[in-house]
Amino acid sequence: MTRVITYGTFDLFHEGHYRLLKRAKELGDYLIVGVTTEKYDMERGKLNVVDSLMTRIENVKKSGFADEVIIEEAVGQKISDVQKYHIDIFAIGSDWMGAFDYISDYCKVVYLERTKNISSTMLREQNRHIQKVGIIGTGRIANRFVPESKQVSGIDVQRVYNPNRDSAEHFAKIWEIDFSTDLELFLKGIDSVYVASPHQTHYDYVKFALEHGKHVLCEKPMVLKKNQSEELFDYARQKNLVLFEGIKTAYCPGFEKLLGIACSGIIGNIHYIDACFTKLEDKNKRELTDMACGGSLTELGSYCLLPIIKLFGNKYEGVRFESIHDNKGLDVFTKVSFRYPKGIATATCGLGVKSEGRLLIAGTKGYIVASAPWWKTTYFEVHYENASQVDKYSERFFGDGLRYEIRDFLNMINGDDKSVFKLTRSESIAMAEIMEKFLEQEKRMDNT
Ligand code: C2G
Repeated sequence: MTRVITYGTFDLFHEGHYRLLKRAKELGDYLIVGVTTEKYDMERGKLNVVDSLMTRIENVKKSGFADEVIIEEAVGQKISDVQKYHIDIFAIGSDWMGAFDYISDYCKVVYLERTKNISSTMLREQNRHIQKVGIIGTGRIANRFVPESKQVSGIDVQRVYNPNRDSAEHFAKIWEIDFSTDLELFLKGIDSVYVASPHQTHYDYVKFALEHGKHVLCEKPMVLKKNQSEELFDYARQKNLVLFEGIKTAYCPGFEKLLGIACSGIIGNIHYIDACFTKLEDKNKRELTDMACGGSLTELGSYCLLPIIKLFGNKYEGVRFESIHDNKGLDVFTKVSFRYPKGIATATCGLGVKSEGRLLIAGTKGYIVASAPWWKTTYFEVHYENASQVDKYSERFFGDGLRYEIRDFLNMINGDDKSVFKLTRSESIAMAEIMEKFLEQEKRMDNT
């Protein structure tokens, strides 16, 4: 008798799960299915699991393929289960390709091809909808988006668009999704779009997607002009669609905690904010070759402007930019200085000059400091006049962190607007306006 084991969350039970269980069962005579507990999912960074453990177990049972259901509640449990249940084959979906090769010391490991384009047909009775997402762009960030999206229950990336067929096809193959080089066709059957193309293409893509009734999550900086930002947000609101600017820091739990502490009064009245993010970049990369939209501020500015705009608002009295340029004229280091009625702030970004990445928020009673990578906040300290008193705060941050903005985007679409305050329309518009002012000073406006 061949004994097979597989594991999963099996939330919002769909065709992908059904087909996986069916094929796993066909591999042998006896199938054991491990269903994850809420606690284990939280520990491994899976967000938004909707169904209770009981419901998920019931759905696995209802499929009719499981001879036995067990609970998966801890990291490292798989190897002991394989031994305990005398397993011959460990089966799992191909989105985990390679991840469980270590089990092959104990039994055969089989990766079953994942099911493309899942829908909500199996969920009718639960009245739930799986968001079908399409990605515009095939670059580094788009490549991070797909695995991160798999950690958020209720969303399925189904298609990618790139006008360049080779790039689109290559990306689609890696992630086992469809591709299209025709924008209209790409949007067919898709509920929402993630825009991860070069900056200067954002406006047109976002507009096109909204015009076709799709919700949009757009990578930062969404646009580099105030009026474009206003127009897109107004249009989305008018059409009752969700439009999110994807500055991942804004949705990161640690950053939320940091803002909460800053606003709590613990450090008194805030009078100074200093945010710095530098990342040495290859001279041949888009960031340092795109003469219209490249450079340090457009690339990294959204992160550094975020805490300033969030804590001090958009009513600054003055803003000043100072840059160091490369021989082509792109800014490799830029410092933005703000003057507010009751405070001053600086945002410093560099692609060609390295500095200490740090976020400092200074008040009348103390200061908050978070070291690099503070834009993926996991740890920060609060210091006071009494140097021996230091409050330490930490928060978990999983993977590349895109999963948090994906979760909030999804929740907004599903009518839970709790996350709207994390990055408001007016904050996004204020950042676009600052970028515009900078590009005006740089005399690059004609090109954007
Ligand atoms: N699956 C699939 N096709 C899909 C979606 C999921 O074949 N479109 C497969 C997954 O690859 C996995 C199983 O269905 O083998 C369960 O998927 P999830 O519920 O998303 O669980 P997962 O997070 O993959 O947990 O310990 C847990 C396991 O490591 C897997």
